[in-house]
Order: sequence, then structure tokens, then C-alpha cells
Amino acid sequence: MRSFSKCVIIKNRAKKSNVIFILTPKGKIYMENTAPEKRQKILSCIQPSGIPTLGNYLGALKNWKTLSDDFDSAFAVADLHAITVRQDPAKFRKQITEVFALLLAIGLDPEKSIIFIQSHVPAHSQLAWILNCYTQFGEMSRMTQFKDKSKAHADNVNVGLFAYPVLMAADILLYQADLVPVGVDQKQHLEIARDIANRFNTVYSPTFTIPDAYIGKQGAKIMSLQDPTKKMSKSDPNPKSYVSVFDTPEVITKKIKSAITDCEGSVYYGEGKDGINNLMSIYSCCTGLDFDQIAKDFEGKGYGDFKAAVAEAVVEELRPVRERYDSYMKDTGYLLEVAAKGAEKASRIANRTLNKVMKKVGFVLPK
Ligand code: AQP
Repeated sequence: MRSFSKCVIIKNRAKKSNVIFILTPKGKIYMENTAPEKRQKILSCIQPSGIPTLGNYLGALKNWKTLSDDFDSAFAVADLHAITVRQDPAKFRKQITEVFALLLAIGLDPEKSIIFIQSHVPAHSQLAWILNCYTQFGEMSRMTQFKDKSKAHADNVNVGLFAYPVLMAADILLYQADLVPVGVDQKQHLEIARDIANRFNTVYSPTFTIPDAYIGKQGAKIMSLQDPTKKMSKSDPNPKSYVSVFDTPEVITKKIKSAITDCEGSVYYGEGKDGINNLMSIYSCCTGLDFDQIAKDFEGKGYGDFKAAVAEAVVEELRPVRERYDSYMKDTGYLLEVAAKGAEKASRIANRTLNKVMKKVGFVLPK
């Protein structure tokens, strides 16, 4: 083993490599240039099934921005997923643009991350069809989101709703993602994506990276303000149950002040206090304070004071997002240009994986 008295590592970000300077006991300097670091990849998507909520923001979007600095990243507006429930065409078109603008408003940089609209990259639907044939009916039947959504949309229990997790597997596997930042509600779908990838890799040969879920420590499941045993959802028919990321400060304050709590009147995190636990999670995500500190700060104060503080923290958290969003929405031409460039970059990566899959399955590829 070589002995040395000092070692300095300088990261060469442009070449993604490290230069290591080693000072030996005899005063000689050695320099070593290490191989380029292989950056890990992340991918995540959001459905334009309504205006995103504080739950989507704290559980997923906020992490996307942070992770995009350290990973090769791709983020999509999952419009194909959204038609598993009926959408009004004019409203849907508007929502797709709005959610795309939101991705830029949260601070994602199209020069650093691939930002695109799912239906602009046909490989997603193509791989999803192939993977359907490597997925068992029984395993799909166990998906809790399918069970919940079929109850909520009993008049439209379509095959797309059933096969939703396979399309999600295709989204992830096309980009060979190592990590998928999601809220807790998507954990089961991610496990299926891993199972499908493992199955395909075993039947043929290693083809897909096996992805891991990235679930933030805080905010992984923000609950409804009106029923804190239920997840906050953008398609909830009761708008008082969620804070939308585009709500005005007045509306945010009103919704948080009318959140369901309990009658005990003391702020601490505990069993049977779902409403307060939820508000504490929201407050913690926005301020960075832990639960003990929050309980200490609000000791002897009532829920009125606590709700006012939560409302103010949420308003301040969302204010810059809303301001940037308003300015992006003034130039939808620019948004479409960014989306086109994103789709081009995404297609290059996705088609590489799709061709590999098609060859392994035995399709004849076009010349
Ligand atoms: N309440 C939540 N708390 C934390 N994270 C959440 N996410 C969703 N709701 C919460 C995360 O947000 C990301 C994007 O979600 P999506 O739009 O792709 O689908 P979803 O999970 O079905 O979200 P919604 O709001 O409930 O949409 P609808 O009402 O259309 O079904 C995901 O990472 C999700 O985990």
C-alpha cells in the first residue's frame, strides 16, 4: 500500500472526473486522473389531471429540484396516464401546458434536465405494450390505486386504469433510471416496475436498470385537509381538501384555517391526531423545523395560532413558484419550444432502450 501525508481531490465537473494530488512523505507529488464518474439517473413524472397540490409539491416536485443538481435527470408531464380517467379536452390541453410551466417554475433547468411531455415520445406507449405481455393479470389486480380509482370512477373502469403501472414501468425503464423520486402512494407501482424489469432481464439478459424509489423524509404523504386519513389529491372533488400550488394567499389561508383537527387544542405529533400531524408535516417541510421544535414553539398556544403560522409558511413557500409560473404562462410559445427540445433528447435515450428490447424479443427492426 502506498503511504502519503496529504491527499487532495479536485473534482473536474466538466469532464465528470477527479484529479487526485498525493503528497508522499518524501515530498514528491503524484497526480492521478480517475475515470469519469458515472452519474446516476433519475426520472419522475406528474399527471396533468388537475392543478397540482401542495401534496404533489412537497412529496415530489420539491425533491425533483434538489436532486436535479446531482443526477442526470428527466421529468415528464404524464398526459398518457391522465386519460385513465375521463378528461375534458379543452381543460386537459390547458392543464398540460400549466403543469409543464410548473416544472420550469419550481426551478428545473431545461439545459440541465430533460423536461418533456410523455405523449411526445411514442416509445413510452410502445414499450408499455411490450411490457404488458410480461406482466401478470394477478399482480396488477393487487394494486391499491386501481382498487381506489375503480371505486371513485365506477362508471369508467377501463383497461388503461388497470394497466397504468405498466406504463409507469415503461416510463422509468426506458431511461434506465437508478432512482425515482415519488410520494409514498407510488411505492407499490415502483415495486411492480422492479418486478417487471427483473423478469425481463431474467428471460433475456440484463436490459433494464433496476430502479429504487426515492421517498423524502418529510412530506411523503400529505393528507387531505378535510379528511386527514385520506391522501391529498388534485382530483378530489372537494377543493377545500387540498391547497393547489396556484391558490392565492387568501385562499390558502382560508383552506388551512378550515382544516379538520381534533378538540384537544395542543400542538404535538401523536396517535389519533391525524389533522394536526398533517399540518405539522406541512409546516416542517416549509420551515425545516422538526416536530419536537414545532411542539415546543407552540406550547400553550391554540390551534388558531398554529394554523395561522402554517398558512403563512405555505404562502411563502409557494410565492416564488407562483410568481415564476405567472411569467412562464405569458409565453406559451417558449414552453412549446422547450417541450419540443425535451422530447427530442428524451426520444434519443428512450429509442435506444426500445430498440434493445425489440431486438431481444425477436422483432424485425425497420432498416
Ligand atoms: N398527497 C401527496 N403527498 C405526497 N406526495 C404526493 N404525490 C401525489 N399526492 C401526494 C406525489 O406526486 C407525484 C405526482 O403525482 P401524480 O400526479 O403523477 O399522481 P398521483 O400520485 O395520483 O397524484 P394525485 O394528486 O393524487 O393525482 P390524481 O388525483 O389525478 O390521482 C407522485 O410522485 C406522487 O407520489
